[in-house]
Amino acid sequence: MIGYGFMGAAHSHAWRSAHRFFDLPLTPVLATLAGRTESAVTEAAARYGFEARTTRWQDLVEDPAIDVIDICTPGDTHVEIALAALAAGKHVLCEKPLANSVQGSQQMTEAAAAARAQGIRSMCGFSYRRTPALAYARQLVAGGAVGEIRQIRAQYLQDWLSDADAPMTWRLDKDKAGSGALGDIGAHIIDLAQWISGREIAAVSGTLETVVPTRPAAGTAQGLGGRGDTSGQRQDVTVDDVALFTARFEGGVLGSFEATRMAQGRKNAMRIEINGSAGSVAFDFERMNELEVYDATAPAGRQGFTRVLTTEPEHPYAAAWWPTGHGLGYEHTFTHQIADLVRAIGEGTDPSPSFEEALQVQRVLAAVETSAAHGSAWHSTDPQEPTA
Ligand code: SOE
Repeated sequence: MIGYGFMGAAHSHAWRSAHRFFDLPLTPVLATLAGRTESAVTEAAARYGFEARTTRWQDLVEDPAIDVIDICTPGDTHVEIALAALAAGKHVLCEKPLANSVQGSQQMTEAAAAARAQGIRSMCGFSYRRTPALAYARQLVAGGAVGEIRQIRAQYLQDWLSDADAPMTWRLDKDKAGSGALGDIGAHIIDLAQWISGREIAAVSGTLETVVPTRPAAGTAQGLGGRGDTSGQRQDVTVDDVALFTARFEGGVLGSFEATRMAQGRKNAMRIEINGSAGSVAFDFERMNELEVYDATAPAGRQGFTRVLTTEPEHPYAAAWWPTGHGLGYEHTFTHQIADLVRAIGEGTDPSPSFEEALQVQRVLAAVETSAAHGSAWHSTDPQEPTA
């Protein structure tokens, strides 16, 4: 694994526990952790349970004993690492967004396609797909429970940048992160909306806003929000704090999207609602064990959203865990992701989301940026048709 920050912690927890809860054809061994800073990578490797650590990610690529490389670094490093790993015949799991540009994502997708022909698997870490309630929502929509889809509504609301003195992090630096709320959390709701509805976004009209243009220099603070130790100087924020866009899905369905880190009080409110001719499904990650389901065909007097607790053995992933009603947390989505990836590697099948699917998300991100730069004019996500 490369990277030991927030995602490194979440992924290593998942690598350690997936085979203890799911029957998997292979048992992962946490071999080597790579990170830039000697003292930090040494501490993280011991804490996360890795056998070895290195300050050179290339060591992992060159090590014949390593089968899988898990990329948990900022977006600006994904292309180089993924290309090297795939060329060396390693299976790759790469954090989202796939890269910082469509061109980089395209290169990774081409490399993944070539590697696939040699039996090498690759997957992008859109972990929220592995939330039982969302996987169940997808099953319901595919099974016709909401009828014909009429409208899609998605929000990802966080507030860790509401404080104008929250320090800089790499997530606010365009060179490292690619974009701000748009790529970091907007990418999740784009992926989910397309995956649950089974439709791709064809065109968008968007607006991006940087609400707090400078922030205290980072000091040693690395987390989300928090004041950390700062030098007193301020640095330019080069990404968006708020991303709003309207989307036209293939087949004509309209969707609205909002990604923000300025929503005071909303800590991780990733919400999605799909309205159809026969009903609706609605989800909020702050209540991640629940899915709201509305059946418009029920008798008028009994109509209303039903709160389905998605902890029954019938719900995706739930049977591997606790008795009914005991609930899962954020970390379980990563454990499910690793379980699915290890199963795919063991069985010789291609895991999803593939790099191709992640490239489509990247096209949507790029189209929103282009639209925002041109007065919110509608912009196509089709590479053959640059303007809508
Ligand atoms: C920060 O906004 C962040 O950690 C994202 O990078 C993750 O993808 C999301 O799961 C939680 O929020």
